[in-house]
Amino acid sequence: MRTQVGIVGAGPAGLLLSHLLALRGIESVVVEIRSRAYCEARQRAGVLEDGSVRLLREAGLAGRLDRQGLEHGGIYLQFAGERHHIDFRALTGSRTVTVYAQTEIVKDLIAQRIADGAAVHFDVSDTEVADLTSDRPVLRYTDSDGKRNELTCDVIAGCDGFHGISRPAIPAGLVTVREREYPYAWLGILADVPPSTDELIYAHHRNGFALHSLRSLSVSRLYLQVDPDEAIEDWPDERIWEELGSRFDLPGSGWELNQGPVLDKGITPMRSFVSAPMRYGRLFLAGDAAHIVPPTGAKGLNLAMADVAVLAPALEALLKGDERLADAYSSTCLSRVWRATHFSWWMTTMLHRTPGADDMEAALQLSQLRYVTSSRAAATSLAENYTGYPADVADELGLKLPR
Ligand code: RFL
Ligand code: PHB
Repeated sequence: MRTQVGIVGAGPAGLLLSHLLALRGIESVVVEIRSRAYCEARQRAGVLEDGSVRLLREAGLAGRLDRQGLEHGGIYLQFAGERHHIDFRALTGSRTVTVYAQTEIVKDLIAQRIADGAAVHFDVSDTEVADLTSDRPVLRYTDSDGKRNELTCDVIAGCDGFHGISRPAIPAGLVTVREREYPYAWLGILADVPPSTDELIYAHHRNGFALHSLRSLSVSRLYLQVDPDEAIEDWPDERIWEELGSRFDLPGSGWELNQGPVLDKGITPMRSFVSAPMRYGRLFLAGDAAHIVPPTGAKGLNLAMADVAVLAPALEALLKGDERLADAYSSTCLSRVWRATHFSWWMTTMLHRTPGADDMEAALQLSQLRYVTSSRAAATSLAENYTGYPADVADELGLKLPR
């Protein structure tokens, strides 16, 4: 079997890449170890930069996003019993973010790829990539009927997330990894209750960080900083609501946290990770396969989309014999990745409570929070990074999609 681009992984990176390539007349095959239902239900990100929204619009994928996405013009930062609004529109010349769940993007992408007759194979196993330095790399997998397949490709895109097989296929000696694990994790819940706030609340509290986000006008998404070795069984719903209540409490303001049935809950570790370069021969990595950020900056999904916006035209040129964009792919992406890595690290360390931290660290965090909420220059830096820097994924790189 043959295809032009073999894509490992049907997350946002793999599916969007397959669609962007199809718009350029390039054929691809996507293989995914999980079921379609699993991919469509996995609870993850919720915030899109406006560059990501524009990219989806230009690619003809924003029908439901434009109807159901919720545009947000800022966030609240809460600490020391005060809640401050950071007004992105005023600080950045009207830039915003949009709350639209990653699960919905994945559903939209899968539906579109299938409607367009694309090959997306779910429930595969034993994925392997080989011959990566030849111009005929191969992708092997066992399909859901148990049949072993070998796909000869021009190029392979490793979009298989942090735990995939693509990154480890690059010889270790050729890779530089930069990594940081944080001494805390996030316990996340999805709750069937209207959000108690008009904008996301990032709260710094002596018990630890908390985040109030949302999925719609009737469903809330909330997170609590917990120890990385905590078991979800030790967090019955009542304990979660009680802890959220204390971390978001604003004495004297009359503000209250709405409670409702918990639909989903889980604990996620936090890490920063960058593996470079993002290319080995005819293997190109995109998204979480190459880099991970802690979720505090809401960047992971946006970076995955930015990578494939750069990769699609680079592969189109490569297939026509011009390797210049492909040669620049890794460094083009890594410049955005490192900016987001720094921003996510900065938001994370400013807002979380470090176990065992001394009073000096606590005072420095408070000073930074006061600076960001009182200086227009500091607030503008947060707003510019949160809404996406550089601002435009596709246009600024001269990567306008063909229509
Ligand atoms: P994904 O989504 O992990 O998809 C990879 C896919 O590859 C499949 N796979 C394989 N397929 C074939 N063969 C193999 N050997 C395979 N191994 C794995 C997997 O099953 C999967 O389907 O990676 P991708 O596409 O790079 O997308 C990245 C994003 O998912 C991720 O960065 C974000 O979810 C991160 N993130 C957030 N990002 C944001 O931009 N804004 C946010 O608000 C935000 N919040 C979050 C987040 C991530 C979170 N968790 C759970 C990690 C909040 C949380 C709690
Ligand atoms: C989410 O809604 O899941 C979310 C929002 C903002 C973040 C992280 C996650 O920083």
